Amino acid sequence: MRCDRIWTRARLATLASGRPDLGVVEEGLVASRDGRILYAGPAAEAPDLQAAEIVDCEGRWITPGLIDAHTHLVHAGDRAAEFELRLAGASYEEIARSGGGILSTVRATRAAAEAELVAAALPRLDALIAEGATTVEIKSGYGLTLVDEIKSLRVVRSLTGARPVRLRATLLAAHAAPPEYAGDPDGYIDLICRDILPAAASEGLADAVDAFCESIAFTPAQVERVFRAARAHGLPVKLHAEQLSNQGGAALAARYGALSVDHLEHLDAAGVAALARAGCVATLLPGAYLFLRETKTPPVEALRAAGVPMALATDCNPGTSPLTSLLLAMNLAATLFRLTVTECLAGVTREAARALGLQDETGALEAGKACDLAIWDIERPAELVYRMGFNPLHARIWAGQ
Ligand code: DI6
Ligand code: FE
Repeated sequence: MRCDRIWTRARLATLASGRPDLGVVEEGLVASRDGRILYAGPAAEAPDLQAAEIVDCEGRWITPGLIDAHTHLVHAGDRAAEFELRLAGASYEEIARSGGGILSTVRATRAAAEAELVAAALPRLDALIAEGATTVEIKSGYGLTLVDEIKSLRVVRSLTGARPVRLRATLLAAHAAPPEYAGDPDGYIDLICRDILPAAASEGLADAVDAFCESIAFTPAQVERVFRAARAHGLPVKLHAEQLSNQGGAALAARYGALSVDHLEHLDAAGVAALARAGCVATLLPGAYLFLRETKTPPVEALRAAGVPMALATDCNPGTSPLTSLLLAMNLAATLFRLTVTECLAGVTREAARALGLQDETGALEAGKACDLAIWDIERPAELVYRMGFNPLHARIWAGQ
């Protein structure tokens, strides 16, 4: 069989679907053709392969390329000054209610031209790529006008051309009510449903629609209006739910067949059951939990017992999770949320792919999927979770290159 490249003498963590473990292959081989995996498995069982190029991995480990399924990495400015206020005792909610918080990033993002936003986002995207990320989801949500939300989504499409990485753009116009609609959040929801969402859909700029369901953001009834508009335009939905309080957002999202429901610190038993019934992914964001110094952890044991797939992401954003490391996200999920090594690795590969509706495309070393690989200088997979702030990436392959 003709192929483009073979990676030999590798140890594989295939994360193959339907397996409870990492899918380890000690003497493994990966072959690619036309950017896809032709074979991944034991070298001894491989078909007869004629490769244009052979790469000797010298016993290194290969995992699927990492996937960050939840970021807000397109934005201008930073919130370091607000961080100092928080260190001095102010709460995130207090800062948000006094016009800082999300709205300060909105002012900076509106003032930035598209090219400036691309330039600001690239170092954050590059940090993820440097740790083996091959797929990244990016949300809008710091524009909050028709023009500025569309601008932010265009930035995501520009970033796609700028780096060898698969990007997914999510419209998060329902992130906060902008100052023009202070006291009239329903008026802003009207604008989203009537203008912003249809424009994003018709220009093909959004792959999904998200919203922030929270006491400081939007009610379940307001979120549901956004979900109905998304459905009318054929776009899948996701939701920031039960981050700071329990609003019943997870159950609402499950009713709309959401790809994922994210945060979930305050998720209750009914919410867990709703996610399980709907087959919805629970995306955990330990960076935000740590940075906000939260004390209530998401109900990981209940999610595990109910068989809800768990993804892990950075939530890279300037206010609550200025994190650009999936390796550190894994360490935090293990140490703070008690995820196992297998759950952590599945959370940034197979389950993260599912949280983006990309489970047939990437996230596992399986024939037919995109040849997205991370090759690591490690002795065992647990090292990827165990270290804090150390990057053992040897090479990253995206779509076979
Ligand atoms: N939840 C969060 O943690 C971020 N957005 C959201 O919906 C916060 C965004 C910010 O503070 O800029
Ligand atoms: Fe977020």
